[in-house]
Amino acid sequence: MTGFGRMPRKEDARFVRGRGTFVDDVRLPGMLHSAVLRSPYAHARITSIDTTAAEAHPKVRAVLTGADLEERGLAWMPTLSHDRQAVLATDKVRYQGQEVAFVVAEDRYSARDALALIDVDYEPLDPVVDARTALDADVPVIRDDLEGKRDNHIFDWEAGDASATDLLFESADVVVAQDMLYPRVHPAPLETCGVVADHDAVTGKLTVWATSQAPHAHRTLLALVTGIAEHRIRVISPDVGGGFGNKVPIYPAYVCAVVGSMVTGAPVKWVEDRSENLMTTAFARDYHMRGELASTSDGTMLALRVRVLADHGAFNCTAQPSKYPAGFFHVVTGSYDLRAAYCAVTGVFTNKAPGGVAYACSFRIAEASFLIERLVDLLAGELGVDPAELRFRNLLTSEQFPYVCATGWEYDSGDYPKALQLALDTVGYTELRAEQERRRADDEYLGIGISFFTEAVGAGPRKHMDIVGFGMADGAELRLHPTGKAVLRISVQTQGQGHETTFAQIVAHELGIHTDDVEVVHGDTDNTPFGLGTYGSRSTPVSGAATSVAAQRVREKARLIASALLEVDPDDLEWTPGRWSVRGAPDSGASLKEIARAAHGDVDLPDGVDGHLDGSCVYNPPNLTFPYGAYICVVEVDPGTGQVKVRRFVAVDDCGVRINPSIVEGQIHGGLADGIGMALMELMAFDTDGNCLGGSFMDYLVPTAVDVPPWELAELVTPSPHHPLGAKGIGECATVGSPAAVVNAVMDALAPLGVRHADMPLTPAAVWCAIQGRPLRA
Ligand code: PCD
Repeated sequence: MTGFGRMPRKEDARFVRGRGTFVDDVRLPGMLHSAVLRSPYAHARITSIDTTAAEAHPKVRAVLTGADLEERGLAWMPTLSHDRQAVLATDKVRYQGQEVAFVVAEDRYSARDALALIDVDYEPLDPVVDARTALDADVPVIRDDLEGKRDNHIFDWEAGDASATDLLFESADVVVAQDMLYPRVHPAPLETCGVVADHDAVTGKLTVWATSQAPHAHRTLLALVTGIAEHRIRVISPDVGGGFGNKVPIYPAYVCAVVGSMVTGAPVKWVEDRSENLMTTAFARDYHMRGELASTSDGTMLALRVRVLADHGAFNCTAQPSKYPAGFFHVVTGSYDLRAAYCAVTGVFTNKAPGGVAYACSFRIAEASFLIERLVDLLAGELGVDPAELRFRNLLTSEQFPYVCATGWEYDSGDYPKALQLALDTVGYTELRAEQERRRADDEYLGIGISFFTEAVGAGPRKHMDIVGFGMADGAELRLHPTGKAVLRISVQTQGQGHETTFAQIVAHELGIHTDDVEVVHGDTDNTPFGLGTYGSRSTPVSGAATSVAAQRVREKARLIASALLEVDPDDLEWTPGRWSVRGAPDSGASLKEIARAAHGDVDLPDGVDGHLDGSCVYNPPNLTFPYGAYICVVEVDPGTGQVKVRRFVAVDDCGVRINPSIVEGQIHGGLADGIGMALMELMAFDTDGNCLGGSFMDYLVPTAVDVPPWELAELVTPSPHHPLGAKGIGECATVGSPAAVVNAVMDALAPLGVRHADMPLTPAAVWCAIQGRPLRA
């Protein structure tokens, strides 16, 4: 393959043979193992910790508590949202599963055994579990570690124009309003989180193998947290078995493993188990939303008003650009041409695990997209207009791009009505509605749900977007070696997305060489340029653009070298893939391989041209890219049991130019399954004591092949006008777009039974209660 198109993934050669190297596969001489003692309480004061018995265990090499870390100034660490988080608790525990002590032992079993030998005295405190009561006057203050803190309030944030919105609401013919919960869910990557930390006391060098979506950001943060100089830290993120936002933050045990290695003088491995991952690492969503949509009586949508209460758990650890505490939630007007919009978000602390990561959505767009798509369907119901028709009346048209929405985002490109029409045609909408009508007569509940979404992916620009002060730009360095083989070094880190393939395709496309001749190096801070990492579907929009520009620079440098080699003016050369040749004399030219050889040889190079054939770029994106799509889900609901069966799912996606259509389709398949999971089964629930009820895959349900239909995909290609390849990100689109289609389908099925709305997940119990008009009790 010498460019874009379908090709098998290069990395699969090792994955399908079981030859990947994941963090848990890393084995170093003398390596020790570790385990974390966690709090059984959601909220409790620690009165004493006795580690004597654990320390006496014959295979234990070190036991760390908060007090030990305090001596090193490491008991607390900064979060990605300008808060601080306990590494090991010193004063209180603030959620069930919080880290209290860390044991380093000769093997994993002994480390686990020794946890039982640690004696911790707790004085239980009332927990704050329901975000809706977190700001009440009489509730306990969770973050009394923060000076002067008297409540559980984190932030208030707003976007849009409140008074213009209010005015439109006053004059509107119709207003629909709905409270909705986007429940707490978990990214649940198949590989849990882990590290191997190796501190070399002689050289002072710290090497950390980590399940990291952002190795460079992790290195910088580790330097800031531990005080070890940044150039002495090397973070290696080897093969990663799924990230989904879960592997963006630094977790307390990573810091403990580093300290454990310093204390013992040996490498220390820490790998969490499934329950630890589900209960304590970054969750997603947990937005209590109230949306109101104003419209004229003929269905022209006018304005949107949104109020959100955001449950951030015990520490504010959300991973999103600093200026946006609610992420990109204010892209909440979605795909519609509204005159005004206003949204206000309040963040609160609760006694739950921290996180709030962008699980497969570019910083809270999943919540935003769900809200507007539910409201549009509610409006359609209110007006008695078909939901597809109502969308056609309000979707942006292609002439409106670039379009600045009511909350200030500039959408780059698209043809929305065409995408919706394609989805309707693919699913056979008219016939389906007729079938629905017939089946309703037999008391059968077929539902057809539409959602139309716009994603905003590829953060920066760096001027507006940063994570803990680091601008969101990314790098690429490309080098052609003397034999013409290329090595590309990128700052982003794949977790299954197939970068070793698609980034090789980008180089192949720009240089006309074979993808086999391009090696992609990533996930090692000693060997790759700085960059902020892979999340928010930013690899292709940012590092992909950097790769394209770097390759173009190599091509230009090759032109100058070819001009010396061929003794012609550079302007007289013309490019055909893989070769510069003399204009009008195509036989006289040099292949990239010959040019690479010459660049390393004895040819006299023109003034100002260094030897060797290389190019690099740090790409600061001028804007986000705005992929979008039209989804239609068809369900059947059994009103007796509340069981929902997803019968069909049609997805039309437009992510601009597709580098590798097979990979793009795989990304969409995964995201659609995510959406069905969140809509129908995934829920991180808590009881009133703050006990986490989702600590295993028996309790926290994720979809399997049994739960999903064969996907029916169709595509449009509207290039992004500002991306050098015309590509937009795709990684998270389907996760963002699909939940609303599923919920809209279930509500459509239940409409004859008078059901208007029910919160996700639409489990059989939830659906049955909705039909019965009863509240759902957890
Ligand atoms: N592509 C192509 N074309 C276009 C676009 C794209 O081809 N147009 C491709 C690329 O290159 C890659 C993929 O596809 O390979 C993807 O991409 P993007 O969109 O750029 O993205 P990224 O950055 O790479 O990635 C990220 C994402 C995210 S974000 C998530 S969640 C998820 C997704 O990705 N994750 C994951 N997907 C996936 N897959 C897998 N397998 N695994 C994982 O883990 Mo976040 O924020 O983190 O939450």
